[in-house]
Amino acid sequence: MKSNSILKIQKCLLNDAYLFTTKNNINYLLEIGNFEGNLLITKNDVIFFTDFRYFEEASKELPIEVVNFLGKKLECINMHIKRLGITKIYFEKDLPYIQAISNQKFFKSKAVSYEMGLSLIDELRLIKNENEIVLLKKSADINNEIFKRLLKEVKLGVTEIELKCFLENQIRKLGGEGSSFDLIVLFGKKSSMPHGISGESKLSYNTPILIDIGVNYKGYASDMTRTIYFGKPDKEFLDIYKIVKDVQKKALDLVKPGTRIKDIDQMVKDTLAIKGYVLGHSTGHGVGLDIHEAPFINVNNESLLEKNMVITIEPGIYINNKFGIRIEDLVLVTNNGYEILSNIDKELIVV
Ligand SMILES: [Mn+2]
Repeated sequence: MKSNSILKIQKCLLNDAYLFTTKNNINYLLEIGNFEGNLLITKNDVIFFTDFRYFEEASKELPIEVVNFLGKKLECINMHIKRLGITKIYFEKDLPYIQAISNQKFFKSKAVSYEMGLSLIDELRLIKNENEIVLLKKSADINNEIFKRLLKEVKLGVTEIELKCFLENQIRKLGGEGSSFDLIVLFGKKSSMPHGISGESKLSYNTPILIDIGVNYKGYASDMTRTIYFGKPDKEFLDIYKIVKDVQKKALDLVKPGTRIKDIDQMVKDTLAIKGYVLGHSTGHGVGLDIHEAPFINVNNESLLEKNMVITIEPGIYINNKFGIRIEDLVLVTNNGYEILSNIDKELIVV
């Protein structure tokens, strides 16, 4: 049985074809295994081009034609394109432009045109199916658990790197394949850099800690940020924490099918602006096989939220040379609202 997504793509094709080259899109469409190669989909044919590393397993597991390109990938694909009489090839929309052009040069066949593709694959991946939701929830469960375990490691003198290593180790112990991005653990002033790099600085009393973590579980990502405090927070920190927490809740309240996505980001930016803060990044993003994927929760996104999208809501306030506070949840859009997958308290955690 071919996957539903492949069937949906085939419905949109005539004499043209889709050539997929990115790993996550290919494995999304194949639904089983974790292969590398190129996937050609036409109205009636599906061919997976791969090399000897994957050929045997792919031939056994996949209900489609599998071709070993024997070190001559482009020649091999080109031959099949000619054989099938394909006149137009779509690439993935996000395939780097230069790669598309170099492919084009190689094929040199005047009978075939090449275009930056339909956004069909992105549209399919926007809405998660049942199986994907199970995997995303499991990824988030592991993420929640490593966060709880981390709290016991937050002690005077520990370094950012040591906490980051602890998290990475726990992901493996809990069955994850690794982190879904370069994990962020930042102390004090460094937390004002939204994506700062963890270093050797030692934890001292009265320090905020920004922790942005995510797990990769069977290819699916999770994402969560909490800002906690080691010691006794002062009034300024508590006041700003409350502003972030309140705007994050206000944004969550907008999450339901039918909400215009840009309205969420606009509301967050307007609310923070009234308090005198500028949010330099967008409010959130979709999460699935990729840690950052559509829908992007920004002021330019005119589309509407739909049931079974999985997104983050992550406003923050960053004060140079003092501290940064970000609170990020991973949420599933449900029938009439949302379900939070990152189940860690958002009241300030003081260690
Ligand atoms: Mn995020």
